[in-house]
Amino acid sequence: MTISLTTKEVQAYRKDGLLFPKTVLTPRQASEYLKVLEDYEKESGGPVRDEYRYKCHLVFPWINELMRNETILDMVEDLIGPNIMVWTSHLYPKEPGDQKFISWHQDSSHWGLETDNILTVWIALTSATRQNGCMQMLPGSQTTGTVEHHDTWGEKNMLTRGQTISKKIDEERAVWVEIQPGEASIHHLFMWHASPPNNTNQRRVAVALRYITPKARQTRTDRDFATLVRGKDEYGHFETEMIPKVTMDPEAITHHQEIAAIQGAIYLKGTDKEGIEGLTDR
Ligand SMILES: O=C(O)CCC(=O)C(=O)O
Repeated sequence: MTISLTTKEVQAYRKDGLLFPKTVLTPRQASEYLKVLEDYEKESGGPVRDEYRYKCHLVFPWINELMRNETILDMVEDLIGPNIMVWTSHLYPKEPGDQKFISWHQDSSHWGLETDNILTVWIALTSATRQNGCMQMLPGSQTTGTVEHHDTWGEKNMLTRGQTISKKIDEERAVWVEIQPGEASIHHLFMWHASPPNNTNQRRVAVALRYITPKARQTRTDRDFATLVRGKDEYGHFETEMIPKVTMDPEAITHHQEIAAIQGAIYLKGTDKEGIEGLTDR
């Protein structure tokens, strides 16, 4: 087993359900990744379309590379063990003035995954501050299991169905997860978290990588996909994903479409929307 987190850090994660800041890239590497994204945005004429913010490692080779970063995987291994898969990845750009926000939620509410040995590594490509809409988390809230959420479908809410925890949130207890480019925060599947709009004149950009163990199982659909990034998969619960050779290569787009339709069915289960159309709504 590799050891990259201290015993104290592992204990803090177990107690609080979150850990930050952890340096995973140099500031230069972070700005190089941001440039690749921004070059694509210039060429394609605008920000990444919403359906490609989900499972973005299937169409952007740099995200597929980032999710295999050894520093990240060593930390993840210390927390969930040696066999590691990426279930999904998300791009979270917040533009100045776009008023986009994320309501208080738990990731577990809409992922349909059975085990709770699951975490997110959220990597800042720009700084993430209270002013530009960094995440807020409630330390220790991961001990509640999944609590009741309701759908708000808020136009500016970046979550698929605007899912929001129904209980009152004690925001006084919330921690602002302020981090710098190249730093990451880690949060547990059950963590209660949110993020307000970007009130600055610079964009805020992050990549969230969702790490699971092969033992996890999808309960909302018959088929699901994931990528093994370390160790062994002795369960076969997930179908194998392709690695994109170049940005938006046509074969990768077709593959992404098939998998995004399944993700849509998972995220939108129990609503009157379904499939990839639901993911492209906002
Ligand atoms: O990027 C954000 O502001 C929130 C992201 C989030 O909710 C998550 O990564 O689970």
